[in-house]
Amino acid sequence: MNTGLFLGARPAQERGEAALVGVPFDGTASYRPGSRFGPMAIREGSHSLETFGPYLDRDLTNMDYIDLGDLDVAPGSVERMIEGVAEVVAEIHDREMRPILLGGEHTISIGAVMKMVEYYPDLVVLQLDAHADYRDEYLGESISHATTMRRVTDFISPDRLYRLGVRSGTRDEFIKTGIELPLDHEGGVLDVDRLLKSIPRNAPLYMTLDLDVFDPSLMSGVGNPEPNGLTYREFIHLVHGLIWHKLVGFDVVELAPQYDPSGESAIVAATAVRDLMLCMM
Ligand SMILES: [Mn+2]
Repeated sequence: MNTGLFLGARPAQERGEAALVGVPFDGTASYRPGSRFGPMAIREGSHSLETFGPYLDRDLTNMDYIDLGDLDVAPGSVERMIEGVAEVVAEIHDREMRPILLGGEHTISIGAVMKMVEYYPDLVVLQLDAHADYRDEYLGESISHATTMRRVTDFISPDRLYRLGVRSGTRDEFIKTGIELPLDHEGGVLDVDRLLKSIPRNAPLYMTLDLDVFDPSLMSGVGNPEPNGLTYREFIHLVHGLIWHKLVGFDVVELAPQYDPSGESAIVAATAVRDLMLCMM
């Protein structure tokens, strides 16, 4: 039955272990806007999936989760949107659930991490992203999709921020993030095993999945595609390892479905949401 909610989700008023919420905001997009349509497309894409995830041998039917629908966001104000995200994350936490945010542009992560770190002072953040997003300001704005991870480090120490798949940024961003140059894709930014070993297992982990981390051949429906990205096989390898970590929440951002008329990007995004949810069980 297609309820308009994410695959298998119960309605907002019920209870669960996790709660999905859409944040249809793309107000700071510099190149191609459209991620405001992301949450709707991810939900729609989810209805073509099975609840069973064969890679993890787990089934969403064994998990109770709700879908709160979309946050009301004013298109003009990134600050108000961030406040709104922080409020809904607080509401989800107060109801003893874990938040799953569907973007929307990457700036939604700022509100989530800002609030999550209040509940989990030893929070670590894992960023999957093609872009460093580590500028201090962009086009005169300190809050932008291009500064998101820098703003995240206003709330957590930079050494608690982990990255996978970053392959685009200014030289200054690469220096500040400590990613070794020149990039070595054999053993460098895509070294999933090395990454998993470096993240402390007992620390609460929040993941932000910018879908442009995937290769554009798999994920063309994003605002800023970047070649040489993750395969789904590499992503699953990561998710397998994350079972041993404490995933306390995640967001999936930057799907701009109109750039992929085939609809594949939305289905891949929904699959990634499902597989991360299975990882939370
Ligand atoms: Mn990105």
